[in-house]
Amino acid sequence: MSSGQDASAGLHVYDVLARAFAQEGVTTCFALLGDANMNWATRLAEHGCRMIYVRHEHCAVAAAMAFARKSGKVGVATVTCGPGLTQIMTALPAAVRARLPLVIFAGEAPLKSGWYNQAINQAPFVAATGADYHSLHWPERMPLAVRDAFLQARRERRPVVLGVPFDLQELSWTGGERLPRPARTFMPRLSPIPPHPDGVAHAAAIVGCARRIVVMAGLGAVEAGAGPACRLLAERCDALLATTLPARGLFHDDAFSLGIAGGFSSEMARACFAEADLVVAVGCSLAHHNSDGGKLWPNASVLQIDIDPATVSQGRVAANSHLRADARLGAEALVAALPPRAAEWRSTALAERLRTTPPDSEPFEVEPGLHDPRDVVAALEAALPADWQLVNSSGHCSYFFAHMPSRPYERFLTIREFGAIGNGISFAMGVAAACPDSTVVLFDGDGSLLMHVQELDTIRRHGLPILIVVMNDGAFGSEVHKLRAEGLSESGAVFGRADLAAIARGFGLGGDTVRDLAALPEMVARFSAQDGAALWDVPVSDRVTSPVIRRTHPPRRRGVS
Ligand SMILES: Cc1ncc(C[n+]2csc(CCOP(=O)(O)OP(=O)(O)O)c2C)c(N)n1
Ligand SMILES: [Mg+2]
Repeated sequence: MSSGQDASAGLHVYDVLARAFAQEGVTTCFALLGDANMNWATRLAEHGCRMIYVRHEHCAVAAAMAFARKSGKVGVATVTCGPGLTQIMTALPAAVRARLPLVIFAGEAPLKSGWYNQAINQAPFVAATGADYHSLHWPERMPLAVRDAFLQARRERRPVVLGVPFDLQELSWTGGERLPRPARTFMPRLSPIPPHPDGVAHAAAIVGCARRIVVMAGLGAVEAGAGPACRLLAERCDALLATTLPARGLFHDDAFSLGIAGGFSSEMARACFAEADLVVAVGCSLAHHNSDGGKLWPNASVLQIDIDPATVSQGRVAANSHLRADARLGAEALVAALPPRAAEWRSTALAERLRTTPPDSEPFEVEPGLHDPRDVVAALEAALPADWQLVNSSGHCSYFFAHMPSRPYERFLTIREFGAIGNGISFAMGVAAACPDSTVVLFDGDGSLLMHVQELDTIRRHGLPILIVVMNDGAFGSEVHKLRAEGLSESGAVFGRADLAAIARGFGLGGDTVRDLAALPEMVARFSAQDGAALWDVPVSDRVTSPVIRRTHPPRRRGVS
């Protein structure tokens, strides 16, 4: 190239689009290729971005969700136009509900042809999910539009989908050499919002009048680093601690932690919440499930500390008073404003009961050769190393897996705001990509696993160190338990126990059936000593019904109205 020649000469628009993504600091992209994204994706890989090539587009976006939650970065995925885009209609709303920032590079059908078989009006699909969609049809502005997508995803904490017609991507680039400055240089530098003194005084007066207080933290508290301030606040006002399900584990080692607040609450947590007269909700959006639809704390009012407080949340009055502030600064200011009080609720006896009472003590008869899910979780809790990253999935079994008392927030992922099954493998892949030095353990149900079992191949191809533990009840357990309670036939939800270990081996992973829980420590040692991924199929009884189902679907006697 002669000196003075434009370095961008000979480039295609897709080359520059790939550069624009690379300079946004994208280091991992979950991808499934087609005509409308493969040139771009191949160039992005050449910029040093790690590409994880999945086998279903849904899984690309779902993996990007877990990657975003775990890394704190914008998750990036790519799908082709038309059928590639329509495959991600379950992952997008899940990301919207979980407020996860994603940028998805989707192609679009070519503009130049009068007809194209994969053409579909993509924008309404994406709009229906709550994500935003931008059609990029002016090549010279595309790098700016990429930068703006990253800014928007971060600021609005939701997915932004970019549709770029692939004939435009193939055009020669004529926009010059310089790319816009990346989004991170435009991000406003935001200081945490301190509370107003009036708000603190009002909140302190409310706390001062309460006798039985629970300090409950959500993801807002996690993000603000408010965990220690919440612990101090609880100590100061003789309160117990709890978290929302997504923030589970934030107080795992606190003697006065009730664990999860919500439908998944333990027996002890329910009993204590029933006594509470005030819940101080720190950095919580007060979702419906968090209060078990209002049933968890029937006698308590709610004081919400949040940068965006609300009275009504998800269709119910969720908070009665508010302190607008950053979660940490709000909790700290409240501690400073409260006089110390004597510990009454926080007794040694209560701490002992919290430590020793099982989450659910209902007895069940279990068939020979099958495990009680609660025993499985207890055995895993004891056998799995403390530094492994754990990922929970969905379905009936997820209640049991959620109760692993020693596992802190930083090493336990829960994303389930949209309530979809089938995400476990993708979430585990996203965590494995975000935490490359960690072993990842996925807890899943057989139905959820089999919904996207093709990703076992992705795990093997990319050498992701994932151990999948499946509670195999041979069924869509949630449906079985509900149909049974209703007195209806469960045959539409009972499929029998597939040999999941053999399936995993067929994909080139390790595969074992766990007949004896006492063998788990030795199995963990063997898994640790080798490279690669494995699946453990744990046959469990479908007779053990979680307290969630027992409460929401008490057995009905047939013929009795
Ligand atoms: C995408 C999607 N399809 C269907 C459902 C309904 N559903 C909820 S739980 C569940 C069963 C999941 O089965 P499995 O993963 O084996 O877990 P189990 O309930 O048996 O423990 C189903 C089908 C859903 N939540 N999401
Ligand atoms: Mg099942």
